[in-house]
Amino acid sequence: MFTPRQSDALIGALDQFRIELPSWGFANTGTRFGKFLQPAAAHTIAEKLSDAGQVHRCTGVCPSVALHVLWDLPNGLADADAVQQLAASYGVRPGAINPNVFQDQLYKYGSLGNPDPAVRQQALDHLAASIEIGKRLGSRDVSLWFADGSNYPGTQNIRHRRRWFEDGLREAYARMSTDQRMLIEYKPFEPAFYHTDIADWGMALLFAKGAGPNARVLVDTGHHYQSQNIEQIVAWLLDLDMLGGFHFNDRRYADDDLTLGSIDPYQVFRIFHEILHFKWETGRAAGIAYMIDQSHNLKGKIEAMIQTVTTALELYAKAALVDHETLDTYQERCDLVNAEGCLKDAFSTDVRPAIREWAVSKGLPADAMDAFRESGYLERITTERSEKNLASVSSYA
Ligand code: RM4
Ligand code: MN
Ligand code: MN
Repeated sequence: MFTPRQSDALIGALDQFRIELPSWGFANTGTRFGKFLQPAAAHTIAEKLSDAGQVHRCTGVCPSVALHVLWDLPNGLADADAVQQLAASYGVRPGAINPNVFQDQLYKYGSLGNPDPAVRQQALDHLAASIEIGKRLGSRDVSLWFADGSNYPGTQNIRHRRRWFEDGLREAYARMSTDQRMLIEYKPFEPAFYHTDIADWGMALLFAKGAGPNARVLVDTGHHYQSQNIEQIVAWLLDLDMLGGFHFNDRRYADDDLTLGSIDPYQVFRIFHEILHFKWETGRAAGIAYMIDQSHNLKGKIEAMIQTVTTALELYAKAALVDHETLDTYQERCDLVNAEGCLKDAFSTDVRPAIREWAVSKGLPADAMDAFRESGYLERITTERSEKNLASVSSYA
């Protein structure tokens, strides 16, 4: 069914594709109105890593797990060796380190953007501690998201906050080793609803440029306004060599953190297409960290994660089918219908049989979801964890 070019492109893409799982995707989470507890949800870092290990065992493309420092390493550096060992015992390794400068009471008015220098210093200390954890764990990326901003016009000095951020990020950067990268995430609103200190990719880009040569922008697909052209942002960042990675999820309205591709799979395809087209043209684009940032409140957590990974793999494989040479010719000639057709043809191709074949050739299950369901893992953890889970009450107010 596939031409030799298509088969090579497909296999090459599948062999390379890796996507990182978020530790927080296995824990009980909710909306700001409350949590719906799942009997099989993970509480401890051991449980989270164990669940991630299952996803990797079934899919073969998720060898690393992003960690959130306060949630996963509450004692900081002192927990690092134990986490390293646990991860290895479950067949995964620690991935991006996510500092947490948003949940403690002192951050009520911000962290690096807080008018109080003592709070800014505490935030910086936490970033420095997170960077040390990254060094100890051998994780390349320190991934920064800030909840900083304000809720009402006139209540904060936006220019001063910008400068405090610039200084803080530069100081944090100075603590990193040359093997580490700083990824800077942006978000237009929530939890702050009037202004966010790093509201868009342009602000993140300027902060990354100001921080140092190993700082890059992180694109969380949910952190955009309705109908924003995310693949254009991706193309610009690629061209500027400033794209560090992704937090993948899907959205209908805001930062919904829905399953990747559940609302708009063509959007994800177009993002992958920009990356693969760039790679074909330049031979570059290594080092982009694909990470999932989703926590399913209603779907079974491990199944939803497998569904996400499977979708990502399919959309990446479809994007790999685009005939770049032909596309370039059409683009040069401004042959609009045929150029668009190159994308549509690839997107419409059913790559699932080819992925099954590839998986089997790698000694992986042909169908990740079936393999998980047949493993008995979910039944086992449900029995083990349900009592603890259903006892933990949680409410919005
Ligand atoms: C934010 C952002 C961060 C994530 C937190 C939990 O909206 O996406 O990356 O760590 O949520
Ligand atoms: Mn994110
Ligand atoms: Mn988010």
